Amino acid sequence: MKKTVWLLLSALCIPFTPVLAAEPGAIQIEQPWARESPPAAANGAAYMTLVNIGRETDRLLSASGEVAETVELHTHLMENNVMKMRKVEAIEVAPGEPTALRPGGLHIMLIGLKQPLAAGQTFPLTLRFEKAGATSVQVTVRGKDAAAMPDSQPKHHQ
Ligand SMILES: [Cu+2]
Repeated sequence: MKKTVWLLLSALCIPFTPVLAAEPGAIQIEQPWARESPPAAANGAAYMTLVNIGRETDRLLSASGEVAETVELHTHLMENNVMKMRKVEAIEVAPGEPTALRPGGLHIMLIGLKQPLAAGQTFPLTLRFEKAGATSVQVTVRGKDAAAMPDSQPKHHQ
């Protein structure tokens, strides 16, 4: 009788072991957030800070999520005195210096929002890194006053 119980417990425990043994990623993702979108806005953007705690440079290759029809990696560039957005193939994350995705700079573009982003809600995004692999984050939607944050830059997005 005792033996049977023990075997049962063992069988229950074993499937969890491989998950616990997984290598921790070398990329930490801090404060993922997005700004509240006006009701009619088609697009939005998500921001966060990527910190590489490993020794090798990694690259964010893509982001995906159900929140929008298309999710792309973007940056802002000045062209003839006009701030423009450009799609980028990857975002490099080097050890030592945090890589900031923020308004006016690098961002994760949410094209074709399925519903407006309301302050206080959260939505998941999956980020895929070249070395660290895929990881999921919860993005918090902040109110419009998030524009007044010290790290924000020229605002414009659409
Ligand atoms: Cu963009």
